[in-house]
Amino acid sequence: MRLLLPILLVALVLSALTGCLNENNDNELDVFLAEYDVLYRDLWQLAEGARWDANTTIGDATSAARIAAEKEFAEKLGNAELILQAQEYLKQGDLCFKQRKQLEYVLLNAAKFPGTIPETTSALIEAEAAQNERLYSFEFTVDLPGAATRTVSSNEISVGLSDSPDLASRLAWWESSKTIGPSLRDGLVELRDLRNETAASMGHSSFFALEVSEYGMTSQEMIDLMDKVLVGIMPLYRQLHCWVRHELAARWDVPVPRKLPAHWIGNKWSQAWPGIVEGIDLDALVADKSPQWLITQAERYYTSMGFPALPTGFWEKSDLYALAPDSERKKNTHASAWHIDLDQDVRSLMSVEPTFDWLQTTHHELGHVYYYLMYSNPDVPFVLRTGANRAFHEGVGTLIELVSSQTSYLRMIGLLDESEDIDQIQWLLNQALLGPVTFLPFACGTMTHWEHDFYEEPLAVDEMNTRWWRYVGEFQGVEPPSPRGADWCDPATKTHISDDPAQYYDYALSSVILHQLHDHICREILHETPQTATYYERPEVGAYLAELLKPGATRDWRELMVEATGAPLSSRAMLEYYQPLREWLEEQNAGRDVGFD
Ligand code: X8Z
Ligand code: ZN
Repeated sequence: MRLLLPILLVALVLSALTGCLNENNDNELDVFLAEYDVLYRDLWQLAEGARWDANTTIGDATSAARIAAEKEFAEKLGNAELILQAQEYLKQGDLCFKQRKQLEYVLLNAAKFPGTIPETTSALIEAEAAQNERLYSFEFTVDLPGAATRTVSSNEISVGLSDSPDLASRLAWWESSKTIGPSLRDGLVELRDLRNETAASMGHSSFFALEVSEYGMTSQEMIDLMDKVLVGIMPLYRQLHCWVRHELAARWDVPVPRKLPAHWIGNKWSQAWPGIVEGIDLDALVADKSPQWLITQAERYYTSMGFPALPTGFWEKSDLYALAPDSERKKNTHASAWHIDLDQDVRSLMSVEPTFDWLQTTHHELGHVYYYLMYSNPDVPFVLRTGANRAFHEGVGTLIELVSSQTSYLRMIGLLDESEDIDQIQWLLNQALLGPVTFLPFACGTMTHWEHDFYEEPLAVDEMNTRWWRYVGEFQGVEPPSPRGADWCDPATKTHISDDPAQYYDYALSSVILHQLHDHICREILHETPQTATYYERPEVGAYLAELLKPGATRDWRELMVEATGAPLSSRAMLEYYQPLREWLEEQNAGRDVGFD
């Protein structure tokens, strides 16, 4: 064994630090884990660096380098001997949590690309790279009424859909956003079959089950949890949906529909409903700011709570701004955060423009980045440098999105005039339209149920689009502007379906977690009302959050939740946050039928 002595020393120190020493063969196990950790870090860094290049410069050369790096990762970390060893160690009854967790991650990493079925794994790695190229080299065009067809960016489609004042233009933008689907369908089906094969080889019923297993849950348990969250939010959602139907029908002087036509909503998937509340124009608040300002202001939010400034490498290596329309380079246009060396090399890939949505997204991405920085400490082995669970990772930045959209904060930084009289219910209404209330039916409902069926059934090709719209109708109360046949592939227009697969429930759970954390922070630390409190310049909140983030995945997420908030995971805080709005909506909708099914 190369490097045996130093690794043994590291292993002993690690074991002593975590109280993981026990009598039997722990030295052997700790050496195994320490060796694995070194190997994992090296291979991760190579693969993640190559993936970064393949996402910042879309093309065959970067794709080929990504494929080569991932094949090396698969060969070394997916090998049969490693899998067997980890499975054997896991049979020991006296493992401490951290050891067990490390072993589970050895298996999870192997399961992504198992070397035990090399041909399938190779094909999967190649198919993933090819689908990414298809996703981000696609040229969108739009056919606006009375104008010639023109090429447009993803950002332009989002703005066009949310800001166009007439339904004909909205329809054109919405249709433009769906044109990519058919070109992704075959690649997606190929990926599904390969992903399911790799998951099956590691003993999972499907790829969906493999991804859910990171929470220590089965597919059915996750679906049940999603349904439970939905049951909680639906009474409020129906009220909101009803109020919006009446509001928009009056705006466009058309009859009130039972379901909302998708192009009425200013978002490609109706997962957020911007631009509906009269008198609140959030984009106007940042329209004269530069994209740089948005990101540095997001950093200021974190440093004002006592977090360190971002490493200089973040500014040097990130790819933060939208490309010029005539740029030859193409990049992934969806926002993401990266931890290249599992230490201080943290980056973000964004296409920031001065809109409120991007202001929120910058806060979201830096949440991931600060999580990376916090758990990059000697107590956390590389393999556990990840969230307590994936939803925690999503929750940090989304929590800061919430508190950075509070009127108190926007006044502190001069985006809202001190003298401007804001109606708190209207503000809360807007938060509900942009946040969990409209998001959860999409996340728990449409996305998670569709992906579950796609992988678990598995769904037939000619059922992919119909099942999607069945769920959009049932969960979101939204319908397509005109029938969408099986030749379309509308689920594939959502990037996560191809490149962040079977994980969308992470975002749903993050909404629940963040409200539970926020409620605790407001009651126990700030002693302020949740609907107006913010954390800007409150280092006591930063200290609380840092403690939550530092352990990474070395702690059990359920225990951490109870320790951090005094209660197990629950929607109570989220529902209470919106209770004043629910009462207001019930008054507004008195006498109306709030049902949409
Ligand atoms: O994908 C994201 C993040 C990636 S780190 C920007 N989100 C989901 C989406 O865009 O659909 C954040 C909220 C939901
Ligand atoms: Zn995220």
